[in-house]
Amino acid sequence: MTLQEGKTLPAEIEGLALAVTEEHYRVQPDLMERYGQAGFNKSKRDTAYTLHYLAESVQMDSPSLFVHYIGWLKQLLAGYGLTEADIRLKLELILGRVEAGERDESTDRTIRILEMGIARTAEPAEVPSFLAEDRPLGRESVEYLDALLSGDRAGAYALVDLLFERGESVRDIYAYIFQASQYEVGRLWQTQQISVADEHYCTAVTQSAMSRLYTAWIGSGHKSNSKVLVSACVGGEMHEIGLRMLTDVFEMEGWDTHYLGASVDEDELMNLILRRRADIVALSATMTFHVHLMKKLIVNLRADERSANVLILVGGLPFNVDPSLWTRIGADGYAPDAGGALLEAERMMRGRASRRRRDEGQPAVEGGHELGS
Ligand code: B12
Repeated sequence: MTLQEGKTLPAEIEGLALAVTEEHYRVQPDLMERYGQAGFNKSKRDTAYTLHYLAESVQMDSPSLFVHYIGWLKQLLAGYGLTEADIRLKLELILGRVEAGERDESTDRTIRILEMGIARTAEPAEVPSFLAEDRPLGRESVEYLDALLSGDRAGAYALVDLLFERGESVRDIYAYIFQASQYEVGRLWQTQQISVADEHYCTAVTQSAMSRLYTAWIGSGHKSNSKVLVSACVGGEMHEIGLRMLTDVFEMEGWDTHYLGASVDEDELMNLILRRRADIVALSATMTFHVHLMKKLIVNLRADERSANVLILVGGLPFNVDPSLWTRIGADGYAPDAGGALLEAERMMRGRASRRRRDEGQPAVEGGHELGS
């Protein structure tokens, strides 16, 4: 049994999820009486989901990805009446299967990561609110979210207009109003305090509020600095607002930006990188199980001589959970947020310029890789 990337991984995960769920139902026979076949199927699906996180954590040699997921799961499942003992039992059943199965070079790592996940179940998992009056624009962020949650789109727009007119920077409105309220929306959804529909509504209003703001700032003396950014979300990644914010921040600083949004096809991305002569490609992933796709994409970009020299900046939730993850997927840089991304991009561009000066007259073999710098 291996949780390493390869053609057989999805089948391995499905097979293991079935075996673990069957064993779970054997250990607790009342589960079938209480939840029936539908409950069994759901449990198997959830187990497969957990195994995808485990597999990504193993492949990336990043225990914190799995440990963070277990904390998230614990808080999520508490809302459904499941306890830490339920999660621990499932993880122990997975551990038993891994220990009893065929061994390969990833087995010890898998066991170690599972044991860390099991230990995590015993710790508190409550995430505090992302909004507080003593944070920058704290009171306004609470007001903004209140407007969203009461269905008052016009009120939310009016508040944003007021902030813009009184001179708050767009970057601050993005970070302290939009990003903070989106994180809080996620926490409220996870703890079942709001519905999926509420989350969709809040997200939709925030997206339109960003668009309204764009028309205000784009008109105000926008100067080009001739640098080109292409940005995209990899694989089936649907979370695109963070990358859009980042792209806007680059545009505010004069970058020529090309934002492709969610779930971008690799060939289309490649075409655009070449057509726009991108200096930097910004790649975003929120769901941990998309990180290996990002790694594969980076390998492919490097392997093609037409895109081998483009600088690659990465970010999103898994990279914030494990701030050294970017070094293991072959990227040139990472930043935790939109403002940090701009500084990181400037560092990457300076690095490339100085390497070019140094290599003048020599064959161009560099690709801007200064991992860990
Ligand atoms: C809105 C939302 C959605 C929307 C997204 C719509 C859209 N158009 O983007 C929809 C409904 C599609 C969605 C779906 C899902 N979601 Co969702 N979603 C959210 C939510 C509430 C807000 C996301 C957001 O807008 N954040 C605000 C932006 C500004 O922040 P950000 O993404 O972190 O971006 C910043 C930094 O990370 C960084 N950054 C981001 N990208 C990059 C790239 C580079 C290059 C750099 C340098 C930096 C960088 O800079 C950004 C700006 O500062 C989050 C909560 C959260 N904490 O984010 C959950 C959340 C991410 N979702 C979650 C989940 C579970 C899901 C689903 C699995 C739910 C389901 N059962 O279907 C699916 C998965 C879909 C998929 N395959 O991608 C979980 C993930 C938990 C985990 N452990 O992984 C979260 C955390 C909610 C929660 N608290 O439980 N979701």
